[in-house]
Amino acid sequence: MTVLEIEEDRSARFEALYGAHRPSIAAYVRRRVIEHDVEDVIAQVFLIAWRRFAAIPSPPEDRLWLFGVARRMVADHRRSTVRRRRLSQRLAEEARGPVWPQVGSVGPVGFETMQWRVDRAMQALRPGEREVLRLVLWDGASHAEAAALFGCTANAAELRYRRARNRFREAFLAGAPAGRARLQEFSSSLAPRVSGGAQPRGGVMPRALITGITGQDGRYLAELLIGKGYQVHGMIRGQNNPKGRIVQDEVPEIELINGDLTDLSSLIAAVEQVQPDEVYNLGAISFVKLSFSQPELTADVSGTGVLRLLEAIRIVGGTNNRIRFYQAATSEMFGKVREIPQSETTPFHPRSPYGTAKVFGYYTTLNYRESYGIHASNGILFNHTSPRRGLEFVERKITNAVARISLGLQDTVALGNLDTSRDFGYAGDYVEAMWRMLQQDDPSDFVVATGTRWSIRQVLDLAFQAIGIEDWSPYVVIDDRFLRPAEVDELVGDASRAREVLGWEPKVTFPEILKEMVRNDIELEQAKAGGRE
Ligand code: G4F
Repeated sequence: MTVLEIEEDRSARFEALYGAHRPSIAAYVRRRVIEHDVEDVIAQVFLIAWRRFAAIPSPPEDRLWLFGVARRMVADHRRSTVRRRRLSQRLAEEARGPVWPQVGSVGPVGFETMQWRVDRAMQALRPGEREVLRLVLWDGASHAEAAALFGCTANAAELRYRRARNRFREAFLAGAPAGRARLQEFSSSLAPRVSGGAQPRGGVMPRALITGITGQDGRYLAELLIGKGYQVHGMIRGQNNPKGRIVQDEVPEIELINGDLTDLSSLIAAVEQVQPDEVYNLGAISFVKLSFSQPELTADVSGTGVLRLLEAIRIVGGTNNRIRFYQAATSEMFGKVREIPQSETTPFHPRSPYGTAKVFGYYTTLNYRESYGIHASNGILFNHTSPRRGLEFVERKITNAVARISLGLQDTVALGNLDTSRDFGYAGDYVEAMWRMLQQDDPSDFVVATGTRWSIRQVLDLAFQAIGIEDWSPYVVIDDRFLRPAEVDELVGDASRAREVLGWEPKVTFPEILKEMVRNDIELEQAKAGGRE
């Protein structure tokens, strides 16, 4: 074989590897990495693979090895806050000219502003442009390496990189504050929201303790706080809890600690050990239907559990208690609604053991605030979802069924009441509201919602439309087993107060997130069906 033939052979084999395994690597990465970094991590995996092909005369096309690299890259991504910041700085420098001052002179808020601009500008680019920028600028790939990955000449890759860089520069500068003065103005507009919250204490980063760390919200919140430089401790129940391993695999920075909301002494020990600045109580039996068959357990975990955790905070925090507390309250407390939309002043009328337990938790939080001066806030969150949502909840049950139907793995989906409606938002947006509540000088209670309402029939419309089906009636059967003894007919929230006081806005709409969930479920089911995971 000539050198050229060897090179061609390597390229062909690399292409085959790329073609065969990209979908399953992408599915693997997508489940573990925040959305706008997914392509970045996938690109890194294949860049490493390509380098291996270039370095070893006959590299094995080894799927397991590729997954090993993906696992390393995902873990690396999780640990890479500092690196991300440095790289963002580099990108900003590429684009800014004299606009941005040095990181050190701006401090964390100014830096956040810059990072936010970089992220926004990156999002304005096409996926291919993002990929080439990340490869060349962030990962240090040469133009020849980028060319090999894109299947073009080195000159073409360089041209592609230059165009992407110019487009990034335009996007970056388009909405940028004009100069240092505007930057400072913008930074100080953020400052009130940041001041009074958990700040580095004498160089020590703030510490958060999260109950319910293995749930959808716990995982999003942990990622958010880690990104903000917190040390995050997640409380889990029982020895060798397999969910704990999954969470740590996903977010290695989380430190797990044992504790149980039904056991006061374990909570005191956990709070004592972590010495948190902020405690987020997301732990609960959160499936409303289940609460009807396990009412006592629900009351114990989701109701009395709040009291126990607040007691632990009161006991450990002492007289000048600096621990801030967030309680995951819920729109289920409005139950048989007295007005539409529901706000912080709407009276409660819960319709399930879950709802009554949460009302107890709500008032207990209020009581500890008023009696002991603890900074304790209730977030009255309306339904919120994501690809991480549990399969028992209706919208995820539907997206998963739609995915399976589209792949021929299932014929129909059995549901209960299709006439109820909910205000659905994106979980990633909602955890931001939780954090903002604890950064306020004064504790308070906030409704967090989008103000839009979707019936279960409309959820079916949207999900089936995502796979090109307009009439879903042949695929849906009604099954009485999914009906509830008492129903909450319609929920829609008025989050004006959160908008005004917290400066919080939902960023992702329900149709957008639902479409993403269908796509994600299709990949998951494909991977499962192919036995590739
Ligand atoms: O998805 P769901 O079970 O959520 P639900 O009851 O609204 O509770 C969720 O949101 C609350 C916030 O408002 C949280 F506090 C709570 O922890 C949880 O996250 O049911 C939504 C609606 C209900 O009206 C239900 O009857 O969908 C209806 N539905 C119809 N068929 C179904 C089904 N729900 C489920 N889970 N499964 C069905 O087959």
